[in-house]
Amino acid sequence: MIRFLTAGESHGEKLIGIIEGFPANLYLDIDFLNKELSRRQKGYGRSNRMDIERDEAIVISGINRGYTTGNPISIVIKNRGTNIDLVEVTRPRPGHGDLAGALKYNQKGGRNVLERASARETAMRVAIGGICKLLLKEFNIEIYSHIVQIGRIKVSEELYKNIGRKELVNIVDESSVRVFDKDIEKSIIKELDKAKKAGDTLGGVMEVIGTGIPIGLGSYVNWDRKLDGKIAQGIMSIPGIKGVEFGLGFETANRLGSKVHDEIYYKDSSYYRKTNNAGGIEGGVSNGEDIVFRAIMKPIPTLRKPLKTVDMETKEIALAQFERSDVCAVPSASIIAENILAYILANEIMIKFGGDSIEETKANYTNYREGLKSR
Ligand code: EPS
Repeated sequence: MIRFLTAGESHGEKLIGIIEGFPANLYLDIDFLNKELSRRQKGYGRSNRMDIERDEAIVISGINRGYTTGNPISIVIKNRGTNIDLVEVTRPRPGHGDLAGALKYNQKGGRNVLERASARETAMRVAIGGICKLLLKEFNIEIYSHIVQIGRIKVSEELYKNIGRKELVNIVDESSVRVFDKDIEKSIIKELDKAKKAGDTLGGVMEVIGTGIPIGLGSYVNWDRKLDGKIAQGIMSIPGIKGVEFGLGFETANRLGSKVHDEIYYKDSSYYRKTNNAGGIEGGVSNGEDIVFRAIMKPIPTLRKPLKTVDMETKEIALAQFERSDVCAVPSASIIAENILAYILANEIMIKFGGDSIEETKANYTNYREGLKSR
């Protein structure tokens, strides 16, 4: 099993991550990790904090001459945006963790809460997910994402359903809001500018896709081993995410069963489907189709035109505190979601195939794949 912990505050000196249970002898391409970190930092609508930060993963243990050793891997990312006045937040922002966190930890206000509840922490989760993506590549598993809605502007499914994956990935990575359609991009930017001008914020919906997934990750035998349950928990832990749906998701409620479930076919020693309404998971187990899910992110709670709140000192009605904030972080959240999925899948690969070196894990994987052909 791969496990990890992160530490560090948004405006503290550094973020720290430790990842353990990772097999030996995998080339840890640090340039790739840094590319993932920079993908997370992009996106129209981010605050100017993103102009300050130049996220770079410094790997300080667990590798030798570029290859993993099986020892715990530790990573550090330096914070540059520390020059903010760390005043106490006594006028908690509705929608943020300020009030509940301050009451829970017996704090005078939300400062110590927001320092950790901030999305800054996700930089380290992307670095860790990046390491997991490198493991997944050994098994030909790829993960990508794109944005399907920001505010009221939706990308029609008709527009992207026939586009090849490689093409989609390349286009969305060049787009400032991670959509492939230039006209939609323009409309979204207009919406974001409007929201910013009004002192407001916007949320949206992202779609994440995993390809090359072997049959049999996760399990139906107990509640905490179900793959969709594990993915949903990981994705819901991204700040601002309020819902996850797999495959056809909430739309399945509108349809008869016969219009939902993916019929089963067999060719060249393997089972396959012509549709993927299940999003690649049945009974909490991967069924060999792409894993597809969407996640909805609420609008950022820090508003330049603040909502009403209560001052925690005076208990008087007040306006919520404002500090530097994003207008929209949905494009960034899609990169975080990719990397969280990468962690969950890499962990499942290790649970299913085991091994202490990449050679051992791959041998077990190949053996299983061979065995499937006669089942
Ligand atoms: C965040 C507020 C902003 C964001 C931050 C998340 O930071 P600051 O208060 O320093 O301007 O930029 O996101 C990041 C720092 C990041 O790396 O994603 C918040 O309140 O959650």
